[in-house]
Order: sequence, then structure tokens, then C-alpha cells
Amino acid sequence: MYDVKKGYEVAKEFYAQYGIDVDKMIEICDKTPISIHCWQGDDVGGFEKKEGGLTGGIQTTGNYPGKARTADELRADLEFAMKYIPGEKKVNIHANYQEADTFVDRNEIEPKHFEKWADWAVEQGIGLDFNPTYFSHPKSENGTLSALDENVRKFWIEHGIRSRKIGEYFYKKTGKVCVINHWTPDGDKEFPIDTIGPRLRLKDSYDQIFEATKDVEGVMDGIESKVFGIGAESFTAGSHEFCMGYVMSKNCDHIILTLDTGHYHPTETVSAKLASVYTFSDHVLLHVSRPVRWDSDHVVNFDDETRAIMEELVRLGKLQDTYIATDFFDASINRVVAWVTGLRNTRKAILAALLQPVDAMKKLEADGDVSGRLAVSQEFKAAPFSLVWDYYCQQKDAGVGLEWLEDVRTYEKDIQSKR
Ligand code: RNT
Ligand code: ZN
Repeated sequence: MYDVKKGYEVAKEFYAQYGIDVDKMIEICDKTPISIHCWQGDDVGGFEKKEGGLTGGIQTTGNYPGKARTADELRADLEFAMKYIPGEKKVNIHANYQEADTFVDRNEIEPKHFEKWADWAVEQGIGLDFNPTYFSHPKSENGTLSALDENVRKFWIEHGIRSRKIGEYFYKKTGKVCVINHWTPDGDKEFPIDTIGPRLRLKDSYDQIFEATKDVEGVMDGIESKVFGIGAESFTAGSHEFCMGYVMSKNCDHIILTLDTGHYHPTETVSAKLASVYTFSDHVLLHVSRPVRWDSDHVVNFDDETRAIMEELVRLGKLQDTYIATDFFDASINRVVAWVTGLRNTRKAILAALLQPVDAMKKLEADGDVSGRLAVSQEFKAAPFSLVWDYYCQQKDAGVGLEWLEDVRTYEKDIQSKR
């Protein structure tokens, strides 16, 4: 291993030239929570005591051996991965990760079915986030919250209500706000004739869920849109305009917009949307993912868009107001490697964004020096942030560089490959 401390000292000098306090930025980066999605560990399968595959227009591809088969295995894998993910963390679970002894349907879930998750989170000293699961269920085939069949719609409204109560339970157990993400896959393969009916029903369903649980505390609710899902390519009830409109019309503290990086047309970017949303909203829930041609949910890369999102949050002064969560599922590689890589990239993008002379660039812009603005912004694309990153990982005992990879290989050999 090279002299990490020496690298850090050099980087510190480099950044000091521009008035950037490296230690302060490390501290801010470290304290910014990232919510780790549990579903990378078992290909969005969950642990309901019933058979049935993944539906809802999302897909995992690959069959890499060693996936978690039980919630205990999943938690063990998460614990292992978390060692190599520096900084404040939360874990994000879905309703279908319940641990009831016998089958409990989605409209009957209760806090007690998630007790093990809550106890584990307390033990780990982390917060828990939650998601109602409006997919992978026989009743989700013809819509959920927007369904024409009133009995089906009622079933899913009840699921949403129960999910918010579980969120409150997590808040009370962990003392940390539970961020709930509401995403429905409701859509159509072909162009429907009635395109407003499903939206009006979806709106009414959300209204009913929030009205019935208006006394719930410690919960934030993200409303997630999508451009299309597999098998529902022509129409999505919860479109961007719908979700944005819903959130803005509610104009209340806990209902916020979720922006998933895979849920827009390929030439649209979430980084370019943030400022407009923040013009009207105090918080945003982010699903950091990587779409390749479509919402393919590849492992987050340290790529231009991930960096641009974090840069934008820093420049807006909204890093602390944004609930940052990851959302990807790759079944073709070791699932712990997927977690560690995607989460480290997300964290690294935050650090790289913080290590930039934002005030100086803003001043150049305000002074009309657009040439200077361009020059400075480009210079910092390849500034020595990775030396600071290595030092930060060393301080946190999270593995410098690729140190973690050997450990995961050992874990794979000793634990995962025996499953
Ligand atoms: C699907 C959405 C949603 C899911 C998770 C599992 O397109 O992104 O957030 O990925 O809820
Ligand atoms: Zn998402």
C-alpha cells in the first residue's frame, strides 16, 4: 500500500490553494446519510412465504450464485458490505421483506412482521427506510392504486396505509425518520383510451392513504414516477407530470418527489431537474441507479451523471435536504461486490462534489466571467479527490482502494458459495 497519509497531505495542499478545507468536507461527506437498498442482495425477491416471481416491469438479469435466501442471510450480507461503505448509512427495505411465520398478505402486514429488521437496525445504530410493494403479487396484474376494480384498489390502499404505520414504527424504534417511497408500476402495454381515469384513481388512492394515516409521525413520503416499465411501454399512470403535480398540489412537509435516475427518457438527466424541483419543494428523495439504454438498474458507476447530481446538490446547498438512496439490482455479479461498488461510487461522488470551489465559481459567474467559470469547473474534474477518498476510507477502516475486494472474495468462498 502506498503512503496514504502522504497523499492526503499533498491533496490538502492542492485544495488549500483554492480555499477548500479538506477535513471539513470529509466531515460533511461522512455525515450525509445514504440509504442502502436491501433488494440488491436477493434480486428483489423478498421473503414472503409464497411463490411467485418478480413483476411490475422491472427485471434482474443473471444468475450469479450465492444470493441471500433468508432475511438472516441478507442481513449478514448487508453487515459485511457495510464495513466497506464508509459514512452514515440507513437500510431501505420493501414490504415483501416481511418475516411473518406464515403467509401474511400485503393488506395485513403489521409492525410485528418487521420486528427483526427493526431490532437489527437498532443494534447496528442505523435508520430504516421503507417501501410498500405494489408488485410481484397476483392482485397487481391489472393495476394497483389506479385499478379499475374497486376491490383491488381497496386492497392496495390498505397496503399503503399499513406501510405508513410500519414507517412510524421504524421511526419510533430507531429514532430516525423513516423515508417511505411509493412507487406503483401501473401502466399499459398499449395506449389506453381513458388516460385520465387511472390518474384520478391513483390520486384518490394516495389521498385516502395519507388521510387515513394523517397522525403518523416520523415519516417522509416520496412519490416516484417512471417513464415506462417492461410490458407497460405505452402508458404509466404515475408519470413524471402526475407525480410532480401530486406532490406540488399537496404542498405539505412530508410528501416529496422521488427522482430515480433511470426513470426518464434517455436524454433527460436528474441533475438538470433538481433545481426546478427545489424551487417549489424543501426535500427530494433520490434513487441513485444507472440506466443503460432503459431503466436497467445497473450498479451505480462513478460516472458523469452521478457526479453531476452530487455537484448540483452541493451547489444548490441541498445536500442535507436530499434523501439519498440507491436503487439497482444486478444478479450477474457477486451481490456484495455490487453493493460495495455502487455505494462507494455514490459516496465518492459526494466527496468529489464537495471538494470544489463552489463559491469562487459562483462569483465568477455573477461577475460575468464565463471564461473563468469554464476553466475552473474543468480543472476540478480531475482534481486529486481520490487521494482524499483513500485517506477517508482508511480513517473509517473501510478498506483503501481495492483492499475490500479480497475480503469479499473470502466471504464468497466461505459463506456465499455454500448456499
Ligand atoms: C422501479 C422503481 C422502484 C423499485 C424498487 C424495488 O422502477 O425504481 O423504486 O426499483 O422499489
Ligand atoms: Zn427507484
